[in-house]
Amino acid sequence: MAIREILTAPDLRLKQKSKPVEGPVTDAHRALMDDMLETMYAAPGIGLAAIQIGEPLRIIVMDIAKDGEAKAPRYFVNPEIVWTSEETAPYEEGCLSVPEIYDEVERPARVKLRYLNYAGEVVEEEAEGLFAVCIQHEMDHLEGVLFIDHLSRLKRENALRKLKKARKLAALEA
Ligand code: K2U
Ligand code: ZN
Repeated sequence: MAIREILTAPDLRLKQKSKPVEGPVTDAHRALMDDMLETMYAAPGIGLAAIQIGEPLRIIVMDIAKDGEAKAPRYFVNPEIVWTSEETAPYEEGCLSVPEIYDEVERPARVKLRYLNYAGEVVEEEAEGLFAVCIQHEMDHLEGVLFIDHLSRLKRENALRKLKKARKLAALEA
């Protein structure tokens, strides 16, 4: 297992549409998911899409267990949202690829998912609460969409200006 570099906006690779895993879930895909999970825990975060470590594949990992609870890693290969509730809910989101920026995003409160798990088996389940927020946030990554793309133009431009300034400062200090 390895901790990988997390890409940060405005890296254009984050805007790619990720490709489905073709054929069965292989040991190579599982090794990638292991790296993603180790990288996510080290960040720390509660979700990560493969594109965030530069791999444009439709793979997501997640662990929404609370501090002090046993870890509960989740793996999603070729995830699809097959139903969304009309009811929506706001949530103060952040993103490991958009550091130090937080803002409220409104999303469907409940979604129904279909995906392949770590073993490559088909799973269908409903998500609500933080699980629903996180999976929709990660599914956006698979489409090259960041949570700041859901904000007003002014808020998005302010966020990108802050990220570019932080990147310049980091380069000066390197
Ligand atoms: O995509 C990512 O960078 C992972 C996010 C997942 C996430 C974003 C918004 C709302 C819930 C989950 C990171 O874990 S960001 C850190 C974080 C942790 C808890 C709540 C919000 C943000
Ligand atoms: Zn994110």
